[in-house]
Amino acid sequence: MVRPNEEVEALLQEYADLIAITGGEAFKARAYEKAARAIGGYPADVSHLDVAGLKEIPGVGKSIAEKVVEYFHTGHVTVVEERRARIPAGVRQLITIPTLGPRKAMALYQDLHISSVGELADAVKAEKLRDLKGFGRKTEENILHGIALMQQAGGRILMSTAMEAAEDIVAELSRITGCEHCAYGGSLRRMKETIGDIDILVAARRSAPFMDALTELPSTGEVIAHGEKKTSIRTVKGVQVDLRVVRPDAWGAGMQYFTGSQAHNIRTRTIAVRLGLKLSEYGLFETESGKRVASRSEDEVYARLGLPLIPPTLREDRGEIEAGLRGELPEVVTERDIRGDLHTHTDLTDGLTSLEEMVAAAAERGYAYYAVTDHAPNLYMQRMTDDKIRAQREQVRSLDGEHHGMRLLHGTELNIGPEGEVDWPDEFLRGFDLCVAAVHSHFNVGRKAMTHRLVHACENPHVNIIGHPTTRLLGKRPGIDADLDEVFAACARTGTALEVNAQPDRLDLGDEDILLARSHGAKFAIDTDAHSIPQLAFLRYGVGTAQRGWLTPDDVINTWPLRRLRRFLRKDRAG
Ligand code: DGT
Ligand code: CA
Ligand code: CA
Repeated sequence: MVRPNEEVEALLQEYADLIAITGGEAFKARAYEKAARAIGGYPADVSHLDVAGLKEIPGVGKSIAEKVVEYFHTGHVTVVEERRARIPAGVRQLITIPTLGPRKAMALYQDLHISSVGELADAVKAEKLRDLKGFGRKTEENILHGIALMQQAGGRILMSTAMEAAEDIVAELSRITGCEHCAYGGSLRRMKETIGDIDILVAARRSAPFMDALTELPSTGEVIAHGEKKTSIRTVKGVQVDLRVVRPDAWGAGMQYFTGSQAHNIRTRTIAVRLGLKLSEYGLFETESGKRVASRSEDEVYARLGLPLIPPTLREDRGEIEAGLRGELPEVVTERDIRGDLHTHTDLTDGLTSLEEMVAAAAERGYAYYAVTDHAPNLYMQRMTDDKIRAQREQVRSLDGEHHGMRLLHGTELNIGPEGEVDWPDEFLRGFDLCVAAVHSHFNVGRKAMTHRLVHACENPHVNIIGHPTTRLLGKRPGIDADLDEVFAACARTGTALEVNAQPDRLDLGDEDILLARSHGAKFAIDTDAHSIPQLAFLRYGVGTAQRGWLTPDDVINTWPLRRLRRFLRKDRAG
């Protein structure tokens, strides 16, 4: 990810929201949104570009380019500040409620003087919204549902947001003299899909320089506690960070303790007790003599407990202790095992980047193969046609093998219709090397219909991968209601892989569903669903999630050599 690009993306998106809230022209808001996405997905650092250079980015005109330059020169953009001043922060918070748009948020503020989520919830309960123009019972329900979803997230943040903040802080603290080790632990190291707070650990003889540095970082907004053993801050973006400094000879014990999970640690401590030992963040000690027997590395701590080094992503007390004691811990899939991405987009549909550029960037990642899977015509807003996809296929064939010998597969992302039907007739589908199929509409057809629909899609001889199978959006939309046992069994039976979609707000399938699908013998594809070059790097989040679901390379079709993959994609069809 290019950090300055993300800053500009967030700023322009905020400006678009502000325009929309203040009742500005809709086309203008859309233009800023489009530019925000284009800059977020732009591969080169935009802070080095002048107005002329910025205008080269699709969707960026002179006026937007000038604002970006102003931002990097002065640290702010005057017109954005002006709009911000006109809207209370509480109202801006209202539009972050899923299902509530900017226009409705502004109406609530102007007509009912509602300027916080709490006030909104109270107003709905007091039935004050009913008489407002454009609001009705259905809107009220939606709003309450939106607030509930937001609260369910409980202030937890996406893994990717935490990762970016944590990697910055680790880099800063690692530079300080006396730092022997620095790393993040907690749920982030375990790669949970959402993160409560970030836990950072440093090994050093003196703690004060690190504790002070954390409180003084430019990204630090508020100091919650500042001590010798632990310091906690909140970043300007509202993320809590806990820092602990341990002595260098206790690094392994500290990491083991502060990586968790709590449930896993209860198990390791119990094993220690049975062996006449005591395990704490300072080390593993003989209970009788108080002598320290292990603490330097996690490896050493686990070994003394009779366990192999358990990968952090497995430390949830979901059987890893028993498997470790038996010597049957799985060799989970790693990023290095992935030979290619099987679900990606280009600017032929809603991607931001041309086919050539996406392919070149994928080859740079060292992939052996790469599939291009733009949207099929039933997702009407993407305006796909037979001619367009055929022309793309020609282009794909001409680029095949041209970058470091990387092989290209031409595919598509089909839409699973209400009855499980997909776009295009069989003879047309036969022309693709692979098809991803996903639900993009009709989310609430009921459990029975949804189950039947997905099973039917699996039975299609051309459907190879079910994309983002539950369609959940973390903190925004729950997963579909279906009999997943039946769906996963159908996947296993028909040779249809389930996707582990690596987009940080999806991570779909999630860890628990992966475990279930794996028990049915299904196969998986870990894909980024990238719509721009930086998104190809989302792969790590998909791999982390797959590890949490105990997947090995054999379970994941895009770790396989191309020959074996092609055989799987044929789904037992002749030829
Ligand atoms: P989160 O922050 O809610 O996403 O989840 P974690 O797992 O990062 O939890 P957190 O930040 O409260 O603590 C980090 C790790 O430190 C946790 O996984 C285990 C360890 N830990 C922290 N406090 C305690 C405690 O009071 N008892 C035990 N047994 N372990 C603790
Ligand atoms: Ca934590
Ligand atoms: Ca913590």
